[in-house]
Amino acid sequence: MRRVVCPGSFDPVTNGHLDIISRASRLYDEVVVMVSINLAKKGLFSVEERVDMIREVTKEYGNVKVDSFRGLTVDYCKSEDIPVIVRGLRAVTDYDYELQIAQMNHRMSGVETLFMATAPDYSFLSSSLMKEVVKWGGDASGLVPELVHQRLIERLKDE
Ligand code: COD
Repeated sequence: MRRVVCPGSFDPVTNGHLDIISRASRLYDEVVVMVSINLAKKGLFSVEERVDMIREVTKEYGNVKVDSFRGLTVDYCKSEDIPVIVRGLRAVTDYDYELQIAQMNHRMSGVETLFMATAPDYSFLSSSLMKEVVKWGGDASGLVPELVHQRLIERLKDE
């Protein structure tokens, strides 16, 4: 079975993430979305909440599994015996960071990274931007799944 890991913070999952996940799900037998702790980012949602939201909004794809992990992504890949990571590239600004991680991951473990170009409709989209838009009352509909939109409104109303 051909499997791929799609790692990220997903705090919370956006339609940009879903675009990558759904396209990967057409290329592989199984996509494992792995919610990882990014030490550089402060989380709005707990890892469990992020996992629940991703499970809910990916269930229609049929071949997406959602998991979480604290540690190196390549260690997760090794433990699950998955040799490929998929990452989305939004713009040239993502490239330096992504290239460094991909090269380090390959050096550490031999795990390959597949880059998928974002859909132009979502190239400006990030979880951080969505939090800011919703916090100040902006309209995020069409940019995050409706369930996520509601959770963002609820979570940010008193912040
Ligand atoms: N369109 C397309 N793709 C998108 C969009 C969009 N609008 N937004 C985000 N994406 C892609 C990202 O490019 C990424 O591929 C994925 O979706 C997840 O994005 P984020 O922002 O939720 O996740 P990140 O980038 O914060 O995740 C970073 C990791 C947690 C994966 C990273 O820190 C990590 O691997 N941590 C574990 C420790 C480790 O192994 N470090 C690397 C050692 S070198």
